[in-house]
Amino acid sequence: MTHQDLQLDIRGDVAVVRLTRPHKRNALSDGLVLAIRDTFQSLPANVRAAVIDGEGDHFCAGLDLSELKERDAGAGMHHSRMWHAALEEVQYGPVPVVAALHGAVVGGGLELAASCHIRVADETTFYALPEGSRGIFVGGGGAVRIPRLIGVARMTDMMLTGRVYNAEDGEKAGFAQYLVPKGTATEKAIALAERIAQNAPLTNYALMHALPRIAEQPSDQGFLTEALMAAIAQSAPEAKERVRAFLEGKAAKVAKS
Ligand code: 1HE
Repeated sequence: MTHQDLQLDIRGDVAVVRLTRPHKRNALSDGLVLAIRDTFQSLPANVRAAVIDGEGDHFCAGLDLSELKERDAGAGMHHSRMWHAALEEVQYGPVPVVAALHGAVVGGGLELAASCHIRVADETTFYALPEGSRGIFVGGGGAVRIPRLIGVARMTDMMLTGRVYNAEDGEKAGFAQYLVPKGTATEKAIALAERIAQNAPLTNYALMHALPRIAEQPSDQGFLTEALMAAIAQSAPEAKERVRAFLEGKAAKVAKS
């Protein structure tokens, strides 16, 4: 499974997935969306965390508008569902994914970034949802995922008014968890992914698969799901070893950064 506009680089237990279509600002053609799906679906078994970034001056300019042909309602729905299926592989795939952002993170590019588990943005990053001014709507899961990052009110404002957030305001609004100097987002994302790769796999699984669902559940159900997940995670031999190592003074303490 290879695609001319996507590069997969395995560095130890971290996979670096790169959009390599800089001449089109990494706009997501249907083929590229499917390549993202296939890549996350079939990451090598030794991979424990992933990074996604984009070549050139921009992370991603969103949907490839040159492919936005006349579609009837049914075809439009299936196209959107195809994006959903691909980005589900990112969010609920085998490993946590860190997005390394710079330049334009717009439209479907923001939807892709929102499907990742952590976002690192360099200071050139800007966020927008130009769908509002192109006469369309989000279709890549943005209506579900973006309000969870920034709230319904901010997303509504972006789409109604064409508001663009710069890197600093974007970090404050909740798009990104890390704001780093120009040109260093990928390096920081890889460092975070290497750290994530050292976690017990069940902890990473719980954070990817249980936490977002618990957050959606009514509290009485959420508490029960949390208890079940906690019991499963702590019963793993690896968890017991890690706790023993701490109690014997052999594991790192929590330290201020
Ligand atoms: C594209 C695309 C694209 C660039 N589809 N071809 N997304 C948008 O509405 C954003 C549209 N793009 C832009 O606003 C700008 O291109 C950027 C701010 C991202 C970058 O500006 P710049 O000056 O660096 O590049 P450029 O000159 O605008 O573009 C370079 C080339 O990339 C040019 O093609 P060329 O053949 O004339 O060289 C552009 O046409 C091409 N290009 N962006 C196709 N998006 C699941 S639903 C999701 C819905 C959406 O994502 S809607 C939002 C779409």
